Amino acid sequence: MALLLASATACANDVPKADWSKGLLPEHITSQGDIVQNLWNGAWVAALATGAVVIVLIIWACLFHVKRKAKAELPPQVRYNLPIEMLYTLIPLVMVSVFFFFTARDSRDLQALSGHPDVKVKVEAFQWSWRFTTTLNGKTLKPVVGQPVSDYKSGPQLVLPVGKTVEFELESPDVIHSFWVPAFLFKRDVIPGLPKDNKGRFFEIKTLDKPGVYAGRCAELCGVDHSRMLFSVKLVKQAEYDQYIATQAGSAQ
Ligand SMILES: [Cu+2]
Repeated sequence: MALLLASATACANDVPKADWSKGLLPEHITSQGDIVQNLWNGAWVAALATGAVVIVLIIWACLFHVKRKAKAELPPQVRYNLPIEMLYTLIPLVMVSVFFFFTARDSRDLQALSGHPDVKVKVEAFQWSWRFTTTLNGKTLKPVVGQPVSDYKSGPQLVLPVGKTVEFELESPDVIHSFWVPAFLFKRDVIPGLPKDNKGRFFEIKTLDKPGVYAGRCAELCGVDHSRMLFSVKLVKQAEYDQYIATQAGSAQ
């Protein structure tokens, strides 16, 4: 059993640490992650507040509105009570509207494209790995191509600079995949056959100053080696990025 547990943990080596201070989300590395983290926190506060009110009302009803044994007749009925029925309708409507407002506002912001990113990355998801093609300053680097692996660190690696905007374009030649870097707090399905100008192909991030190597994976069951469709994103300082670009320049197209 211990051995089984040990091997299970070994397989899950790319699962980010649960951070209670962030409501169990992993530490994020994009400014868009701030938006997701705030929406997550707000949703929990609203849900817990609603839960608290409901529990108090249930306890109050249990304590003070039990049927007295001596009295056999029905308690006062409140059917067709207009003010109470208005309340039943309006309070949930207001609650859902508040949730809807923040969700719609944030998903609009998360999908916003500046149109002039510092770096463009074409992500091709295929059965069962990834091909990353980076373009910056009008120059396209040699693609990084991977193959199925059991450790994300040995999968294909996408190198990105800190403090820059990066636009991703997603493409799949076969089935639906999903591009997921948990540290982005964001994932997007990679759907084959989307028209070139479809907004569903694109999303943009602004990287934070958090150098490191972060796990990525496919989040849509796409076939036998789906679980080995692992990759990594390496965030580096600008100087190191320039160096990386220089070593790639010889092989630039
Ligand atoms: Cu996949």
